[in-house]
Order: sequence, then structure tokens, then C-alpha cells
Amino acid sequence: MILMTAAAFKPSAETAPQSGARLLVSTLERLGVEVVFGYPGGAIMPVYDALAGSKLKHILVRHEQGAAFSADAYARKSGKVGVCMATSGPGATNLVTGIANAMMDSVPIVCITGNVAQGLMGTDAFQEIDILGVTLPIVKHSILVRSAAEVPAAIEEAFHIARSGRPGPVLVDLPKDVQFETTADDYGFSIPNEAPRVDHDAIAAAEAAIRAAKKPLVYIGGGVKIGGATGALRAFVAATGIPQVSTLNALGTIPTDAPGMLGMLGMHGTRAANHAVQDSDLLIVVGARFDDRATGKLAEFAPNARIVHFDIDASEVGKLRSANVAVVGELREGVEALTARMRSGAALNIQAWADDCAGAAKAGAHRYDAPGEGVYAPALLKEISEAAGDDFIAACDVGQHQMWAAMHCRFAKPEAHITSGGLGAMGFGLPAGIGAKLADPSATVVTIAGDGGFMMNIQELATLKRYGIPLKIVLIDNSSLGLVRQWQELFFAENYSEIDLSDNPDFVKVAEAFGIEAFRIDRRDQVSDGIQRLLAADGPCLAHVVIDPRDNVWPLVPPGKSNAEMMEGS
Ligand SMILES: Cc1ncc(C[n+]2csc(CCOP(=O)(O)OP(=O)(O)O)c2C)c(N)n1
Repeated sequence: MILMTAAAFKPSAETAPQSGARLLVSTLERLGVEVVFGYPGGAIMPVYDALAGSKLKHILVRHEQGAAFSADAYARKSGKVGVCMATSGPGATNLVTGIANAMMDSVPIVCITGNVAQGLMGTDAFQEIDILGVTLPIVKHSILVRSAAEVPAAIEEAFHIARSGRPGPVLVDLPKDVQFETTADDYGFSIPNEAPRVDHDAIAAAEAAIRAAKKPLVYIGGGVKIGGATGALRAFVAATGIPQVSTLNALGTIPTDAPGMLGMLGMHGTRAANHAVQDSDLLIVVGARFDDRATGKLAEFAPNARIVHFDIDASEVGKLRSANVAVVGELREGVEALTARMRSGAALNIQAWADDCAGAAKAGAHRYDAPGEGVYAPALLKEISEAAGDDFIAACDVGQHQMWAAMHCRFAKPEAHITSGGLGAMGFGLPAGIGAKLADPSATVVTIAGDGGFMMNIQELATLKRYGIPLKIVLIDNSSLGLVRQWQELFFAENYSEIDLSDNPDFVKVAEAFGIEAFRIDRRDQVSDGIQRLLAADGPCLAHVVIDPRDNVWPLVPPGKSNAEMMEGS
């Protein structure tokens, strides 16, 4: 827990007395916040009282987890800080999964929780939870605000910390007496001057390593988009011709169909990407953290490769794989400086390697002509992403459908792919779709969910209806917890334990009961028309897509194995 430091404040002009709750709202307005996702309750009622009549658009979700997930996706899509709020106790604990999600994927959100009055703290008061304690390991920072006069500075500090450096979630806990207290003081907050520096010696060493390599490969992580370095990385790749692989969170950083982009690496990566990594003699790792889903068995990951690692977070460099060259700092400046050096020297002589990689990508290209009449989810997802074009944004849930979306959708830009990468939280897709659509009403946002995960936040259909959010939902229903079923089939001798969801409700009726247009697709010949109908619908719309429960995701690196050992299905 971090309490505010006096040095962070500077006294500002005296103003008319306002309550802490009112100061919270006016500070959010001053910071340019437009949308807040939340759910009221006893310990945050003064804030809700102050919200009425404010410029903030408050979205009343139906479960606080939805508020945190929506704020997270709003931040990912808009590039701004997402904001959610909840009451003390159960409201606050319902935010926890969303906070962890933002932490794992480095997403800037500010979570505001009410708490019992300070005099009651520590007494097991009604709905009292030490939410700072509960969330300590999963926040970037947390602030317990002790007086109304501290509110503006606390919120500004929270925003600053959430989005600076490596972004992440910041929790601001407001006891109820602080919300009620009135004050004419506003201490203000001065943002520390943190001019980015580029380590030119490290950049020179990176250039030397690249020039010495025969098989260099760029390993792109989610940090590239978070760091606003997408343009810089695209320029680097264009200048050098070095092939690239992407993590799940970085999909779209380089468009899926760009030459040199080999696709996702790791457990459900492409053959071309995984082989290129294993073959490479130099990995240029940019904003990635060597997640085990990406590396497979770490000891056998990229065995021949030296490592050049760019990251804003020094603690990521050398954490799991030591770096031969470490470039710690803002990614955009670092990559731009490297590109300038590469441009000013001779062109790289890596054509044979680039051709090898391109040949492998072509040879390993997925075939979409699966046998049978049933819906083939990879083909459907490919088709919908292509039909939606460059405005396509997928907000994915977690499971087989998520992996199919990652492997088969076309992503033209990094914000086009919104997924719970690090935490892998089922239930993310629907609220994430809501957040993304509110961040960019002109985009074609499609939630891609499985029947299991969809049920985890299905109540947010009411949020869609209430605000008329024209989100499109592709619900891929295999009557089971598909990814778990696949692992049981492959690694637990077909002992199918607790994965059957064949008693799912009729999802079309469920959606209709919430007032949402819905229809069913259960044959391949219905797919194209169904996609057109979904994309053309004026309001929210759900396509309930029924697939064969036995369909599996291929290829797959078995858990604990090296990425060289990919399994292929029949
Ligand atoms: C909150 C949560 N609980 C459990 C899991 C473990 N888990 C990962 S994938 C999966 C199955 C998902 O099933 P479904 O949503 O139907 O999608 P499918 O795999 O069938 O496409 C489960 C249970 C998880 N990721 N998140």
C-alpha cells in the first residue's frame, strides 16, 4: 500500500467548498474522462449523488466484474485510461479479476472504490473489506485517500501512474467520510518530469548484434502497442526486412497478412512462427515478457538465439531469459533510434532467411476446406474478420474460440485484437466488447465467446440493451468447456470430467429475453448470410453458432514441451 507523499502536492488556489465526492467527479471531468463503468452501493453513495448531472457518462453494468473488464477494453481501444467504480466489500471484491486482468496485460485503468468511514475501518464493519490489502499484489499502485482535500491530487496521481512507464491498474479507495467531507482546499498534483532517455550505447550494441546475425527475427509483444510504438516497429521492419512473430497480445501490431509476418508463436502458434523462433540466431524481443504460453519449455526455447530485449520495464529484462543486449526505456524512442542506425548502414543480407520463413508460412498455411456440413469455426471467424475489413475489432473470451480467432482472423491494427492474454479470464468477451464499442462507436466490434465464458457475464446483455450498444456477438457453442475438453482428450486419456454443457439454455431465446436480436447458425451453408445479417444489424445482435463438440484447435504444443514439438490434428 502506498500512501500519498507530501512532495507530490503543490497548493493551488482556494475554491468554493466542495465535498470529496464532488471533487472526485470534477477531477474526472477535468481529466477528460467521458465514460465511467460502475455499480453503486452504500459506501459510494455520495459519489453517485455527485455523478447525477455531471458530464460523465456512467454505464451501469450488471456485475462489477463487467465494469472492470469494460474499463480495460475501453482503455485498450481508446488509448486513454479506463475508469470503473464500485462500492466497498462485495462491490470491490467483484472488481478483483478485472484488476488482475489489467495488471497482467499492462492496461491503464483506475478503479475507484468506496469504503466504510475511517472511524470504522478495521472493525469488521458492514461491507468492510481491506481492498488495498486484497489487491496489493495485482495493482501497479494503490491510494487510500484520507481527506477530501487530497481527492483531486489522488486521482491525478492515479491517472499519471496508470498510464506512465509500464501501464497498469491503480486503485483509489475513498472512505465514506472523505466523500462527505467538504473542503475549499485542492492541493493539485504536479506531474514529475520524466523525459525519456535513449541508451545509445545499447542501441549501437543492438545494431551490431543484428548485423552479425544470419537469421534475425523480431518477437513482438503487447508492449509495442501499449508503448505507442506500432508505427516505429512497422518502420523498423520495413527498413530491415527482418521477419516477425507475434505474441497473442501483439496480434495486429503488424497486419496479419503483411509479408514477413509469420503469425503467433507458442502453444497455439503457427508452424512457421515456432520453427522460425527455434531456428533463429537472434531474437529482437520488443515489449514481450517470455510468457510460458509463448515460449513453451523455456530451456529449449530459441536454443540458438542471442537476445536483444527492448522493454520499458527493467525487471522484465533478464527475468526469464538473459539478454545479450538490453535496451531499457520507451519502446518508441528505442526502436526509432535503432531504425535510424539500420537505415544509415548497409542493407542486411538476410534474403535467404526471409525467403525460408516466407516459404514455411506458405507451406504451413491453414486449409479451410474442412470436411462435413457443420460449421467450421476457423473459416467462419476468418470470413467475418474479412467481411468487416479494417474496422474489425475482436473482443475475445477465453477458450478454443479465442485461439481460433487469434489464428484465423485478420487484424489490421493492434487495437483490433482485444483479449485477456495474461490472465486468461473467461467472461471477458462481452464486457470487453461493450468497452471497446463505447471507446470507438464507428468500429465494427465483434465479441467472440464460447458457451462457457459467455455465461460468466451474460447479464451484461442488459447493459447492451439499456444503452443500445450495437455490439455484434458470435457465440461459438460446442456444448462444452471446449479447451478443457481438448486437453482431457489429449492429455488425460479422454477422461471427460465436468466439461459437459449440453444443458445450455437456448441462447437465442435468452438474448431475445434481454431484448436483443439473435439467430442461430448450425450449418455451413448458413454462414455467409448469417455474417451479413450480423454485420448489417442496426443494434446489438447475437449469432448463436453451433459447432461439433469434437472440434479441436490445431496445431498445439503440448504443455511442458518445446515449441519444436507441435502436434497436428487429423
Ligand atoms: C474464470 C475462468 N475459469 C476457468 C478457466 C479455465 N478455462 C480455460 S478455457 C475453459 C473452457 C472455455 O469454454 P468455453 O467458454 O465454452 O469456450 P471453448 O473453449 O469451448 O471455445 C476453461 C474452463 C478460465 N480460463 N477462466
